[in-house]
Amino acid sequence: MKAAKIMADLEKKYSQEKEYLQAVQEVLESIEEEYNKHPEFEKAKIVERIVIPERIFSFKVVWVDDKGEIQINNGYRVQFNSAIGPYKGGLRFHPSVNLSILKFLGFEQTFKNSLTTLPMGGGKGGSDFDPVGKSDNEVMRFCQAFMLELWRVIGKDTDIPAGDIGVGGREIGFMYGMYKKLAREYNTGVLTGKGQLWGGSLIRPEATGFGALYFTQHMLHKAGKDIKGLKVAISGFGNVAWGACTKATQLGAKVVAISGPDGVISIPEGMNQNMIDFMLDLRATNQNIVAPFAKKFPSESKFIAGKKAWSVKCDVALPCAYQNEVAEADAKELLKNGTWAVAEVSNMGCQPAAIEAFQKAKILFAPGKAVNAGGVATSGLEMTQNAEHISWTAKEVDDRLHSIMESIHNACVEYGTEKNGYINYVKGANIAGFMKVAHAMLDQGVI
Ligand code: 2IT
Repeated sequence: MKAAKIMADLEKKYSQEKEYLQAVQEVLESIEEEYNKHPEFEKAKIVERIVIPERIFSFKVVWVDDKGEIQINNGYRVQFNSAIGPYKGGLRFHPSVNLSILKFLGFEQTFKNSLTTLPMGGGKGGSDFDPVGKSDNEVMRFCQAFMLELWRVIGKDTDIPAGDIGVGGREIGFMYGMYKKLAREYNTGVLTGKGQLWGGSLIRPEATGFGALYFTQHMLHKAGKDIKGLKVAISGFGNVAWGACTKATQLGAKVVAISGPDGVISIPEGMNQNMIDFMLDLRATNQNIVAPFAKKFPSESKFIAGKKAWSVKCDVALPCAYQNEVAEADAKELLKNGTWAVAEVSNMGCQPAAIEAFQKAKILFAPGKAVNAGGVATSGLEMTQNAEHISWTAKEVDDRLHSIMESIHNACVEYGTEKNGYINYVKGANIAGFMKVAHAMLDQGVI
């Protein structure tokens, strides 16, 4: 396999799909050497096949807003790879959503799910619907209209969506209600991230953030360090950032920054529980701004308009917002301020030049598909509980999540340790995730 040749072909065909090409490029670069030790992969054209989604559904979503006006959105589901299990992955509602973004997310999801140790293939979907500023009733009508199309292509053993940016417990509730009405069966296994009264798993809302901190802890321990007392900067204030702030604080770290599209909140003494709770209120305002945080906690925090979390001095940086949120200039600012560990929690949160800067400086860096895999892993645990018609205690779920994150960390170390001892977590995660899917595809023949 020649990564450059495959990329050139994809670039010709999908020149508009920047995020998709970026995600594929990163994986191909990391696996090329290992892949070429397997002539059987080459013969079966595994890499040429793995980069293309198995199936894509694209549909129109029409709904009526509170003013009585008709609204039209695009809806999608990308069923990327089913070699190791049914398609599994979230739904994103955000105005930027298009096929490039969903193909990148579905591709990443395939390897992430493989890393979790659970039998889940990769998928992703969503819509360019913007939930910001919409009423509950508008969100409900949109979710119902979206499910009217989606329900035919999902199922507990075929494709199991969940949340992502813009899709949380409220949206999953509305979508599940509509699914149940259309399918006429109480099939809880068809969506994950459900409410705890009707089939949801304990710890699922916290799982992405908690898992990210468990991974970070293992990464720091491997380097002979501990998170206690460290300063942590976190971007975002959604569900993932909230879980990360909660666990970082529980582990004794100081969360000194959170941020939103409007700017950053600097919290010199670190977050306390009241502040963490207030993140949920902020999110519930549906305005996508963090400025009110500083009004609520004026003596302990400061709002700096237009700045990112990376302008606040920290030991550990945890991007928890959006793809490509860390640019090369941000990476340089972090390095200049003495940051020595970066765990990407958002999917593809760092631009390639930023990753290169971190690796060149030999600081600890781990990629999203390893760090944030606790979310989908706990979705997998929710599926197991649904299939068994039981629910586990929070401790049981949390213990399993912890051991899954440990095994993902171990896989990264096994496949990513370079001759000079530096652990290249990007390479480790990509090779470990890829190998399992590639072998499964080989076993299942040319399909
Ligand atoms: O990016 C992700 O892994 C998610 N949005 C969670 C997907 C899931 O199925 O729980």
